[in-house]
Amino acid sequence: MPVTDSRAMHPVQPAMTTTATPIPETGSTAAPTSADGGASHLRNVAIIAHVDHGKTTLVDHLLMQSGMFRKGELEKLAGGQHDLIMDSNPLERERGITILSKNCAVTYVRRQEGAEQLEQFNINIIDTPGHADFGGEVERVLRMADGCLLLVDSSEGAMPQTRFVLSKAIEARLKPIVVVNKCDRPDARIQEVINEVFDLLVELGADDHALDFPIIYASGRNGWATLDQKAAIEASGKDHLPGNPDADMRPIFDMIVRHIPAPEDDVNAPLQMLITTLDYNDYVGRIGIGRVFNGRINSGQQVAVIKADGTIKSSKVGKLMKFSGLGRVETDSVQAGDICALIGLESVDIGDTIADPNSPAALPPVTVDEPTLSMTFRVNDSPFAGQDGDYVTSRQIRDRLEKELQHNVALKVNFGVGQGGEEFGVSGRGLLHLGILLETMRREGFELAVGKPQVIIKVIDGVEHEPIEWLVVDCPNTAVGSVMELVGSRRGEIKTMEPRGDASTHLEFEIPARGLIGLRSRVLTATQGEAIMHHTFERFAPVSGAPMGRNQGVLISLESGAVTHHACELLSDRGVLFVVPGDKVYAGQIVGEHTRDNDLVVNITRLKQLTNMRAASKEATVVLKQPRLMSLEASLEYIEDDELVEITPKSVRTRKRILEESMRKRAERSARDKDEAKA
Ligand SMILES: Nc1nc2c(ncn2[C@@H]2O[C@H](COP(=O)(O)OP(=O)(O)OP(=O)(O)O)[C@@H](O)[C@H]2O)c(=O)[nH]1
Ligand SMILES: [Mg+2]
Repeated sequence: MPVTDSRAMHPVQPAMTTTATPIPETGSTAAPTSADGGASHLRNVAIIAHVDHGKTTLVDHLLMQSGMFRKGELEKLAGGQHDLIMDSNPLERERGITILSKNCAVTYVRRQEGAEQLEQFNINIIDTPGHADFGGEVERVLRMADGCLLLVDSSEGAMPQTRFVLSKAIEARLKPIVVVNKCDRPDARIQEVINEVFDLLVELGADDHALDFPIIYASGRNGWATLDQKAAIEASGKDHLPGNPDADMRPIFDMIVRHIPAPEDDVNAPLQMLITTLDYNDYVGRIGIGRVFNGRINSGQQVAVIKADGTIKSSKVGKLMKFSGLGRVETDSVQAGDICALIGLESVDIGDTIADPNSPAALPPVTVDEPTLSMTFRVNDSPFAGQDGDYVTSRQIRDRLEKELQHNVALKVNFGVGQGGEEFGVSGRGLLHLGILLETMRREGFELAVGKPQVIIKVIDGVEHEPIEWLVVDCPNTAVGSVMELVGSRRGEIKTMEPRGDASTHLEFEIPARGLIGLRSRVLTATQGEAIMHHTFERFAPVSGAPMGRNQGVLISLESGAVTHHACELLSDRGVLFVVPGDKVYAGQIVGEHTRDNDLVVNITRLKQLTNMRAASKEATVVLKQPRLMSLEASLEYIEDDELVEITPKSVRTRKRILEESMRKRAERSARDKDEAKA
């Protein structure tokens, strides 16, 4: 997404001013009516969609075309896999996904037909993450908005997260503006996608008002939007809108101004503000972000903080910030309808109401999702412990987790598991949520060991229930059989199967969340990486069936040392290796996957017998089988109960909990004896 679009940049304005004139009407000289600070010229809009349907790219282009930035200013801020501005955190950039929802604010100037004056609007835009693990965040931030843009990929159509976010928007009584995005895709199927969205709304029980949704066709990446369906259909496979190469995103701004209601909150009522997001800063501590629903707040003012349990604390607002452009600007006061950040409150949590100390009344609470997945974090006690990391003690891990709890709301930590407080039970919303925490910690210099992720079982009326997920797989027609078999072996039930284009098939399943752990990598292997797989929580159902585990055993290193080329060659028909020659391994480390279902201890550090023959040249020519190099998340999905993932700043290794073979055997035997005694 190179930012070379000169028309987007034209008004050269100082950064982050509120007097910028975005996409000015050509030939206009009249000054815009200044936004009076009144709510009638304010819009609060959230951008929601399934993962990767182009939310952040679209918001980036709205920012670029807003004219609030000097030419070139935004290019410097863009980066990462998708070259985006709004995905500003390093992990977001590396992975090309949004992890945290973010606010920005733009100004838009228009002239109504026949009107003398230009009108200026302040638009708060909330970009949300699309991945299912962060669905709870979307639900919360929707509380800040008065309307939403629902983006749908012109080819993928309605996907699991489309359904989830749309259902939340309907619950929040927000009428969606549907943006059929990525209309430039050669495989766009615009009319079908609109029908899918309509069906989805009907299914979700939307009222007539919502069913009558306005539609915009756009290519966020190419920076255009139009109301003309025919033109959008013709744009398929092209990098501009046919017949209108200068098209920009103005139709989206117009639609926001026209269809999203201005906040109708009461400025004169007693203060009520809802905290929906937390930010944290080492200097000022917690920062509460949310929306003022009634009344006003002045900086330095005394307020009542109403907690979720109803207790009320008195506190003083330090600084008040409003959003402007990509940043925040300090302000003296905010009022009903505004989205703002409060600094300096003594204690503030998600869901707190900031209220008038003279008549404190709580707003309806926000939901914070229950964790669905849990793992144990513990000190790294492998023979290589302490070689890479700066922070290795359980005290340091504990402090770090405590800090994380300050703002990572969906995270829960049980500090009291394991002997001597050496283990922590960490629960989160899914593998990505916890994986990101681990990745962040490892980059900060932490070393730790992590156990197998466990789906959290919920007891409802005395019966154990497990989460059931809705799984969607799009795969090449040739791979349908193997995908069905894999999903079936994990108790997935097929619900829908339909063709998508000539070469691919769209499959929908219901599957226990347990069955999903480790499924992704297998489906990708079975389809040569061509499958697209998504899932979201569907419902709880009574636990049934035996535990689901890995079908294959592992190859375990016998000794510590360096992996040799010779040993890899000898082991090549035993399975797939996770290591390459030269890697340092220790006894008890998992070095590969066995072709059979039992574990096998192997000598991966074996040296070649020296002979008088010159064999070096031969060795160099033997090409080893491709190893499977496992990422952090792949390793977490891979391990079983008796195994751990060792995470250090430089490496991710999988290992047996008990490293020594004889001890492992003894533990297995006593476990077996116990099972038999029970039976
Ligand atoms: N063809 C095409 N691709 C697009 C368009 N907009 C975005 N993309 C691509 O789609 C991918 C995802 O874009 P993002 O903007 O990160 O999507 P997102 O919805 O913010 O994703 P999450 O925040 O992770 O849910 C990137 O590779 C983009 O380059 C578009 O208009 N057309
Ligand atoms: Mg995004």
